[in-house]
Amino acid sequence: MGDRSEPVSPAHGASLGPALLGDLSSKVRKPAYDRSALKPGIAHIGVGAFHRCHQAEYTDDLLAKDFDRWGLVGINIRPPLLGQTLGRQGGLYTRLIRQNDEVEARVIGSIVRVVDSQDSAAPALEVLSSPDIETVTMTVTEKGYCHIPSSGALDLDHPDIVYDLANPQAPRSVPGMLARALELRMASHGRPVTLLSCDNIPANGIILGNVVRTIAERRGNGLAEWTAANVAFPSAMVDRIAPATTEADIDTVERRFGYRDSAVVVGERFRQWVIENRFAGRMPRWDLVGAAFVDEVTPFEHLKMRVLNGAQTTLSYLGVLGGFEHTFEAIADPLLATFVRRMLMEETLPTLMPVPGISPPAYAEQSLARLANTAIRHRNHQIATDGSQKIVQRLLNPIRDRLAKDESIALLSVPVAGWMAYLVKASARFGRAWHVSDPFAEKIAAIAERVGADSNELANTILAIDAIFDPSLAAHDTFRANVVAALEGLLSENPMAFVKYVCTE
Ligand code: CS2
Repeated sequence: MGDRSEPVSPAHGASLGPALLGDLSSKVRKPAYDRSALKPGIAHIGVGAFHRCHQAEYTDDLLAKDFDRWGLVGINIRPPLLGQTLGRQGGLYTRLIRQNDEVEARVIGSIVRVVDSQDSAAPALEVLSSPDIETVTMTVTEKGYCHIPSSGALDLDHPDIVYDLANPQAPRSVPGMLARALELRMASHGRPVTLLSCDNIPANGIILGNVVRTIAERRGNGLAEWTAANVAFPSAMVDRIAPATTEADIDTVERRFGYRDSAVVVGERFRQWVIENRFAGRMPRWDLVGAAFVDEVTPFEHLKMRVLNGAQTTLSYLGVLGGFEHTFEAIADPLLATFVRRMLMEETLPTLMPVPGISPPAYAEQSLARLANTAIRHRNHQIATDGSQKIVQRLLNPIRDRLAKDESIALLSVPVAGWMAYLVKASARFGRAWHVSDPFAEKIAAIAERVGADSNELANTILAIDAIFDPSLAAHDTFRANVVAALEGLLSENPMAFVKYVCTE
């Protein structure tokens, strides 16, 4: 194969680190700035594959273009202990771009260090309260905000929030940790800071502001007032498909480029970052390297979450039900491809606001083409994870907009029922078809145990979960009828026959 005929790199078999940079093959792009002059200026919470493929790459571009003090300090709050792995590599890692047959490698140098803060918040708090840190970005997943998906308010019954309100100095939740960091900033240097959410939740800056402010108000020590005057919570839309790294990705780097990298990440070529232009203090000039600073993020956010993420979520549930492992395999199926294209074109696109500079149908076609990229092995079960935290912004909000205008929701209701069927089929009563991870998995399994196979009662009992389904939506007759019919079809022996039936209606 082509791989074997490539010249062996001088770095052959060695592990990535600063000492190896000079020996890497010329095919690997390297940081184009003096890393030893890098000073911490940005903290990022949640240093997973997405961050390393997205914000850290934009920052690497920025450092090469207009060197400033914007080194990144990563804060890892969940396993694995990435701080150790990246620490051994001096913060360096490889970002592979994979587009069908193309493989492009680049070593990213913007991360100065990563602290592991899984067991105690102390290392994270030390970074977040440092006067050097002027911008804090985060990718902590939808459920990291501890908000109620249907309303956006802080979930005061969430066990970590209950704990953090009682133990403000040793927080366990992200909102609790941020509130404590702001308190430490207020009590020491008092410097302003921007807290920038990069997660796929609707109006992410508003939700982040809500959850942090709710905790701050309860402190009663002036923190709420200080926060109002010194902290900005801009919203942002972020985009690049970057699935969890696998051993095969690590092997690809070794085979093709001749060195070991335990922290490699893989993404598609496409990337986008639209940030609301509302900052406290200085902000890294990511707008110089392709990000857009705009006054209003909402149209971009709706476009991305309803079209790209909506299609991913749809393909994940229907894909698992149809026996497909990855997104690219689900979309290669003519029936699922037809279904998802029709859903986007007929039902989703009419709900969008005008988006400056973007044609929604062209964006939808481009999104479908991105999902068909055979080199991005995004598991349907990975995307299906935490669906209870995703379906509001991806499916229920466009459904609500359509119902308000009396428009059909026959297609958009199918993936909503798909999410239900996915969790129901994971219950013991339905034979534990697969293992799932969702904060509402247990609750739905309990409903499945109690109700059994009656789709009407199953759907209606799940629709009564008001943390996910706003009661006015759940009470809507058209919505209920569509979800019940779709759940019945998807729980039948042949769920794809139901999808076909909907497609030919
Ligand atoms: C995916 C996203 O796992 C998921 O929920 O839909 O991670 C998606 O790949 C990104 O939002 C793309 O920007």
